[in-house]
Amino acid sequence: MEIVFTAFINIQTMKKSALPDPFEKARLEKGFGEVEDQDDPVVMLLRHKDVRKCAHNWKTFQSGAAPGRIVVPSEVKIRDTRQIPFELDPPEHREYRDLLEDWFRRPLQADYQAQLQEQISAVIETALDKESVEVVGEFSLPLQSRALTLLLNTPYEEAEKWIAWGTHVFRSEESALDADKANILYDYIDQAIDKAIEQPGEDLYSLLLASEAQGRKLTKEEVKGTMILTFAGGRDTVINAVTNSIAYFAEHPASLQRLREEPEIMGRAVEELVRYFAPLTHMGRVVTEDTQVCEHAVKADSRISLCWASANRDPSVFENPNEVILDRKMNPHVGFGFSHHKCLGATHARQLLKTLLCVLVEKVESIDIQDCTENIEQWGEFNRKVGFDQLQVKFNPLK
Ligand code: EMZ
Repeated sequence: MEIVFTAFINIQTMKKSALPDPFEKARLEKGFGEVEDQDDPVVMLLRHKDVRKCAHNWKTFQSGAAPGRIVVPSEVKIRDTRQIPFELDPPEHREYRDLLEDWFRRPLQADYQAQLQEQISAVIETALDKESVEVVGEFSLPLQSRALTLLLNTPYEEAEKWIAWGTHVFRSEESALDADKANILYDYIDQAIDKAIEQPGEDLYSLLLASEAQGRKLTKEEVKGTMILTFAGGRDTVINAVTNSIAYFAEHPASLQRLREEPEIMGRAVEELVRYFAPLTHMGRVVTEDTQVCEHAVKADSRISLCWASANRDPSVFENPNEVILDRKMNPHVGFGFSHHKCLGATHARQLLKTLLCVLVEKVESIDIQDCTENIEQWGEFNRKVGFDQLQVKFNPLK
């Protein structure tokens, strides 16, 4: 009776913006979960310590397997192009990553930040003029795509094409793995590469085409693999982070007010939101030798995954892990991954979120949620809410 009552209270008090932690019991009891994925099962690691340890051990848990295999759900059936640098292991990995690191640090530059600020202000101004905004499609997707033009250093107008592709480049409403949709991206990138060969510019394509690795120029296929990752990796993840932020501040107006009064905690707030949202639930690795994880045997050529979402709620590392504590001091979250493969786009994503918070604080008094549909991923026994399929809100201006 008591249990039923508690569950009832939880449903009553559960906020729409909350992302519950479905991994708690399994993380505590055994440390892993098992997921079926297209006849290629995955052992999900759930504890912060194990996730970090295995992320670091690239020899036993490799990324450079068949293209698409470390992604869960596996994309082996819909692509042959290796995404670079994320589907490579050291030492090659380092060489390709080195080519990109300075470029991906540009979001720290003042002019980049000024342009981001201008873009995000415009998206918020448009939203403020409406009685109702569907945040995923009308707010987060355009915001993400326009910001990506800065990261690639391509014309602002290109974003309109990318917006038309929707939130995920490999998934559609009809299918979790949509080959036709993937082809739209591949064709687009092939054409963009050919254009950059004919007319080199100041964009990421041209930089890559002029770069060398392994003692030779990058091949077109390698440039393509790098661009696919840039388009795919920071798309639904950024869209979820932005949408979840709007939902969170809608239901926590005092937090928005606090950021207005204490702008110095903005950086910490971004880290905490990324910890709490964990926009990418997990990422796989392929096991290279028979071994054990959490005292559980795993065979060579099987898959494990590093569950960032679960690690970020591990109570042995984070006090009150299910609460958003905007100025959390110690925050070794793995929302951007960990070790060699930690997110290359993280500087851009952090700057985007920070700018979003700054503009919200400056222009928005409050946000009302009118309607929403949750986006829930199913991983074996775990149902993980990652964000929303749709979130209808009204933005109210700060007077
Ligand atoms: C891959 C992945 C990268 C994958 C960091 O994540 O993101 C997924 O959304 C894509 O489907 O191909 O790019």
